[in-house]
Amino acid sequence: MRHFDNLNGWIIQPRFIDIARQISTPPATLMRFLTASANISMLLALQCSSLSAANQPAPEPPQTGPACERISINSAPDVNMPWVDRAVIDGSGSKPDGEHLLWYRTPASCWYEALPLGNGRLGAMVFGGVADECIQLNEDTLWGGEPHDASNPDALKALPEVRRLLFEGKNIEATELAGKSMLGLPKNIKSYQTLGDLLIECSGTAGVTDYTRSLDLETAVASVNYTAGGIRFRRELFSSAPANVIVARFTADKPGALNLKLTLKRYWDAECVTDPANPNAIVLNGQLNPKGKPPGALRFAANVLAVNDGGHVGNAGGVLTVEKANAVTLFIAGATNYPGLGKGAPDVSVDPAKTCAAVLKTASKRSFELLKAEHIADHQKRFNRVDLRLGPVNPVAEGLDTIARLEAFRHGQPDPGLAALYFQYGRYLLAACSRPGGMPANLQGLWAWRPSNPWNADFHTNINLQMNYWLAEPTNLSDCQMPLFDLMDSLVKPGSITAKTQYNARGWVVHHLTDAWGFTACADFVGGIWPMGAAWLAEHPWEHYRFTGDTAFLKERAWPLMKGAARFILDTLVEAPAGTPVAGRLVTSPSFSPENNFVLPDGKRACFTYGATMDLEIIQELLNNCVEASKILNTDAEFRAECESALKRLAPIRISPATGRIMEWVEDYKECEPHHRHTSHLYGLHPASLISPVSTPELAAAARKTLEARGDGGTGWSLAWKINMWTRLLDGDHAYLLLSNLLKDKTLNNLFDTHSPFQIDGNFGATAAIAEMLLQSQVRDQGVQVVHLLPALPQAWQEGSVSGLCARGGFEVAETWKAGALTQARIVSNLGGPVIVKLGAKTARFDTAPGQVLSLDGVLEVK
Ligand code: FUC
Repeated sequence: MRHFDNLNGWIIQPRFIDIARQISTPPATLMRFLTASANISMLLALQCSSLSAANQPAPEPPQTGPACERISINSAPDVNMPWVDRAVIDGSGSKPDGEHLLWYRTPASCWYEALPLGNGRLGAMVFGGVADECIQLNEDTLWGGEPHDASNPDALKALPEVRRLLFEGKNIEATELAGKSMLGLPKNIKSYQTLGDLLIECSGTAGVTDYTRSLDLETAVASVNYTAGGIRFRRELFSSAPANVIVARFTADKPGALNLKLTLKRYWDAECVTDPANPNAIVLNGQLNPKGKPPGALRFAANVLAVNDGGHVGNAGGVLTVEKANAVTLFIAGATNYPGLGKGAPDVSVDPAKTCAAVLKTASKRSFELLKAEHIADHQKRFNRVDLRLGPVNPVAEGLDTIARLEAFRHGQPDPGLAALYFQYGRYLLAACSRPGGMPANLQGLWAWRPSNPWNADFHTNINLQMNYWLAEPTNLSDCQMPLFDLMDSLVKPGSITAKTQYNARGWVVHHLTDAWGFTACADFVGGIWPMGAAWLAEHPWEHYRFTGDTAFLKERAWPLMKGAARFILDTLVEAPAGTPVAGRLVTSPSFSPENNFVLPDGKRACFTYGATMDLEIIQELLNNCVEASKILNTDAEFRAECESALKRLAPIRISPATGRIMEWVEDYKECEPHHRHTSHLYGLHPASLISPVSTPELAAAARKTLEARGDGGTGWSLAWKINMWTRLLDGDHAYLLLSNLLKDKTLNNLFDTHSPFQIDGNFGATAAIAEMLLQSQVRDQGVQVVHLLPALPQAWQEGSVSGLCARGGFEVAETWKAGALTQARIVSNLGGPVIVKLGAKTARFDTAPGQVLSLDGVLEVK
């Protein structure tokens, strides 16, 4: 057993490689030559090792032996470690059946090409190897760390001095003092981690033809199909929520043709043994950092049970062998003794291996067909709520395998269907990693390959966690947002302690990140002194209410969260002194515009100031929402008055006289990085709706200039955010340009978004943006909900249809368009009430009864 000490070095020492660049590196001719040549594995190894930049870490040498004899993939310093399949595959597979497919003619060459499965809790990345299969596993509670109050008591003492220095223009001194006294104790959190790898060897794999692997988004089933030695082999895999297991079924069309060998591996902190209680099962048993933190450290387990049809199963030394079977079903369970969000330390009375064994016992009583049917029905409950078709359809592009399709798009092949696939993939991924009762989607959803992942695969609250949920309500996955609210509930207690200790404030605070153990202090670096996390998060339960109209939710869950977040803000706002540009107005201090620096008048760089625009926008949004919520609930009149009075005194969003852009900071500083990935000061444009071309045209024009200056590039999530912003400016073509950039430059071969490296927020953010290109509902006109049809339809999507999109006010909308113009719309009013339907410059008002359906034509006339 190897022991893993924290390798928490991603921020200081990023070791990742831009796989997108890498994968697209081999010239097309070379690709064609290699694809046609016999050994596809060679190509894949080349793709994964063709790094040229001198400062990149040397790639891991590919492991080429039998899968079960390899070190687990999480031994590699990055996910580019080539996964080499010893089988010789001719690349001749043709497109499998199915409409919403990711599909490939070769196995995954590395983790970035593997296909994700998830039931909201248990995840798998399926490589689809023929001779050497790897199914990398995740369980969403497998987090390093422990509950601990990291609040820094020195912060409170330093706070007045930090503020004084900032108001006096001594930003550097303020930053130094804050850095010394306000960071968490400790300032770093531990990573979300991999569960391990299921490694499988299959015999009889020379001369493989007709190979395909695919992920069907409609069924959430991954398949691997190939012919070897005249036998057709087939694998189907899914992560079932109803049965709480991953199921993998291996079949062949010749009796007795299946010979497998399999084991579980994890490079750190775990060992695979034969299950003493079950001759057909193996168990990977582990505990995090067992040398450092026994006995209370988190325990985890993965169990695999093989159920054979014919043949024989052997089991020795943690390796299962299946010989001469007609078919084999693997049941894969994973568990930890994590007690639940906000519930303290790991539960020492829980043995995760026993939890897994019990799950497998129940699941394996059911037939594969039954499990599969239950799984598909469960998945489709969510997936089928939205149908999206974007055209004109390009049959050539639609016929390509996913890697070729991406490559063709990069080279200018029009492919509206690719955006539709990306959209449905975003919905698929959210439902696969965030379901009621489970953990929220972290930076990688729930798919992470290492014990120490980029940015710890944590919950970043200065954009990333929120972006993960932007799609939930508009794309009809409202219930998938529940884990976020559970996380927020669990942060109230530790966040109140941090608020009191560091700011002597009431309410709750979260800084720029958190973890599974309730970390609310300032993390990582001075930029972590950003006490706006709770205030931003509090927008989400409010938006949930706006979409669903669920007043019980508003009262019981949303309001306490919103009020507590606002309480903290009201207690920490300070008046800007005379001599400052916003003298007499309320501002935050210290303040930081994530994660940009600016140039001081003396040419020095600084990051800290007071009243950064993003803070002011978050606060304006939160306090507005609190005023409205308290009126709806007819509660807390005094508190409401406090919010109203603060709103009146809050420093305003300002336009720079020099540039005509929205100012990022209270002083018109020059940014150090004009193309910085965060566009924080446009929070008011998106996700909030303080800036809009209709109600605040001057600010909207300034926002446009800001976006133009920020540029059309960026990390994956940065592009996703800017697509949403262009969409809010009702500029569909510019939104489409950035969406194309995202698909071309920041999309991996398995359609995961890349920062780089992989970060799932871009998938989710762009999915939300596609929804908003087709439907928007953030605006109300004198209290009446506006449902804006096709608000930012790009020229590239001349025809199409969508159904099942949700609008605030409880509306569900279907639209069809041709030649860039609406032909019909169907609006279901779930809650009843008035609605203004908007299409271009035209509006029409309707009063609806609950359940009423409005069928409109292309000029908003009732049909
Ligand atoms: C924020 C971003 C980084 C990265 C990290 C997870 O800090 O600035 O780009 O996305 O979150």
